[in-house]
Amino acid sequence: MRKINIPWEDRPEGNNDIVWRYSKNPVIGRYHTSGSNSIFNSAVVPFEDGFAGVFRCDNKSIQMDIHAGFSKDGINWNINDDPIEMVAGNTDLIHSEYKYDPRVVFIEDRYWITWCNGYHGPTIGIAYTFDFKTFHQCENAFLAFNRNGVLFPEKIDGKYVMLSRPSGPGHNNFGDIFLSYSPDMKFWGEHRIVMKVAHWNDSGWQTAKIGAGTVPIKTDEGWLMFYHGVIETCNGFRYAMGAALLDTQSPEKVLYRSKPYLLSPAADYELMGDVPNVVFPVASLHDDEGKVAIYYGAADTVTALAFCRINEVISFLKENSL
Ligand code: BMA
Repeated sequence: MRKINIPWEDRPEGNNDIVWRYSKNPVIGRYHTSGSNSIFNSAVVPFEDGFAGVFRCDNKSIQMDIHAGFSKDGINWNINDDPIEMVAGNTDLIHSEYKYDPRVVFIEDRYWITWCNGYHGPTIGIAYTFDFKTFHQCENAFLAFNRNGVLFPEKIDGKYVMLSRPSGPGHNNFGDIFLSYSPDMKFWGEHRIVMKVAHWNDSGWQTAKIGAGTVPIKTDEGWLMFYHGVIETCNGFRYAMGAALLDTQSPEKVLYRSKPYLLSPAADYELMGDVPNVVFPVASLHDDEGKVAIYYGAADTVTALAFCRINEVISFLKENSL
């Protein structure tokens, strides 16, 4: 594996958090591209001698679309002003009313992008690219309504595996994480429940809905995945982040899952913005020393970074599992 210099900052002195914020957050501001109103819930991967990403940029008409971007260090980004124009992949080009909340993962020989695709309601769109210039759009994975489609970085038992969250058309106050298998990235089935919302007396921050966040990281003990959990308060939803460890061979089996959250809106840029009180993890980079940089959307307005170490997260999960 190529040595990857991920963005990193040590845990500040006196801070005991398992996940800590980057001191120079946010890394991408709302007006970073010429037409944007907000840039958040965006995904990055190692690419060539740096990084590439797919960014959710809502424009000033508040149309949601995804844009490609490139960076040498994972912190300073050049994001294309124009949205990605798809070409046909494994099917005729499917019309898409909007695109948001992308994820990116390298599997075998190419980068796969999943996103929430507007096709008579939100569902999961899929595309692949080799160079982040030409993107080939494939069949939608599911029927509407579905969100938060996240692929595993390798096949399991010869099949692609995707986490997702079946839901309804609007701003739903329900939703659990499922997974599905595909032999070919076109036909999806063998749908299994992975985890459900928590009960009020156990873990309030994840009682309304939960959704897969980052591409699972393969560790010696299982797949480590950061996810979002939502509480419905008298003032609306609040989105926080937790983590789960899933079984290596049967990832529908949850080994551990965080009872306390790992990151919840507390910094100004998470508390204030177009949608206050949102921390929404979408991507992570990790290196061979077990350091992790998590990219998350803050208040549906900007993109921020947080850091942690794989071994510390796993120990925390073992001691604080739901
Ligand atoms: C979800 C999606 C996310 C957004 C979140 C909080 O339903 O729309 O893109 O970050 O709500 O508003």
